[in-house]
Amino acid sequence: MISPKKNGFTLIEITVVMVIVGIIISIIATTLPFLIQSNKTRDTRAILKMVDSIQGYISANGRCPCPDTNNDGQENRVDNGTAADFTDDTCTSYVGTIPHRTLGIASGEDVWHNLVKCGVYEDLIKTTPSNLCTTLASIILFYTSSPYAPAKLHTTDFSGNSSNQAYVIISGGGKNKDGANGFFDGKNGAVPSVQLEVPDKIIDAVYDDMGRSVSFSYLNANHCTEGSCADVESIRCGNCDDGVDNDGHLTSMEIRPEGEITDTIVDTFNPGLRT
Ligand SMILES: [Ca+2]
Ligand SMILES: [Ca+2]
Ligand SMILES: [Ca+2]
Ligand SMILES: [Ca+2]
Repeated sequence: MISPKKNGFTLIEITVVMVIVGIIISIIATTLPFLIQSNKTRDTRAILKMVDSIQGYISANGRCPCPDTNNDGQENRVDNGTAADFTDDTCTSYVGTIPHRTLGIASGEDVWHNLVKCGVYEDLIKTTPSNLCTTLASIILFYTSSPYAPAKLHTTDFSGNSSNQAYVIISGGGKNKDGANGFFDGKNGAVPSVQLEVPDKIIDAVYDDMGRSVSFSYLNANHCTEGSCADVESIRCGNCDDGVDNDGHLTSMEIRPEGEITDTIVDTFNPGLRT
C-alpha cells in the first residue's frame, strides 16, 4: 500500500525556517552598521594619510602652510612686510581647516563630508628650505629643557600631558559625541584654541574624533640629512654629526631613550570601541 503523498511543510518545519531566518536577519542588523562604520573609519584613516601631503609641501617649500580659515581651501597667510620674506608672515589662525587647494588635494573633507581640521606650529610657517632643519633642531632642543608652550600648537593626551607639535590633522569622526561644537569633540571643538586632543586620546562615549600629530623630530628625521650639520645630533653636539650615535642621544630615526621627544606620527583610532 502506497502512503499518501506529503504536500507542503509541517508547522514544525515552517517554525524552524522562520527561526533561522530571524537569526540571520538579527545577525545582519547587528553587524551591518558596524561594518559600514568600520569602512568609514578605514576610509577616513586613508584620507588622513593622504593629507599628509603636508610633508610634500614642506619638502617643496621649506615651511608649513597656514590653516584655511575661510573655507576656500587656500591657506590664510598674512604678509606683514615683504612678500618674498616669510619671516614676517603670520597665519590668520594657527588652527583652521586643511588648506587642500594650497596642498594640491582635491578635497579637504572626510568621509562624512566634514572639513578636516588642521593646526600648525607658528614658527614653522616662517621657515625656508635653507633654515628649516636648523629651526626644527633648535625647537627640539628647546623643548628638551623647557615645558610645552601653551600659546602654540600642542596636543594633550589621555593622561593630561601636553606637548607641542609641528602640525596636527583631525577628522571630527562620524558623530558629535559630546553634544557640543559639531562633529569635533572635547578640546578639538574649541575654536580657535591651539590645544587639540591627539595623540592617543581614547575613543569613548563622548569622543570619536580621529587625528594625526606630527612631531618636530619626525620632520627633522624625514627632511634633514644626517651629517648635514642641521640634524638634531649635530646641533646638540655643536658639531656635524658623523652619522654615528656617538653621544648616546639623537640620530635620525633612532629610538630616543630619554623620552624627551614625542616621536613620529600617532594615529588615534580604536575602531573596536566605535559605535
Ligand atoms: Ca583660505
Ligand atoms: Ca612676508
Ligand atoms: Ca566627533
Ligand atoms: Ca562635538
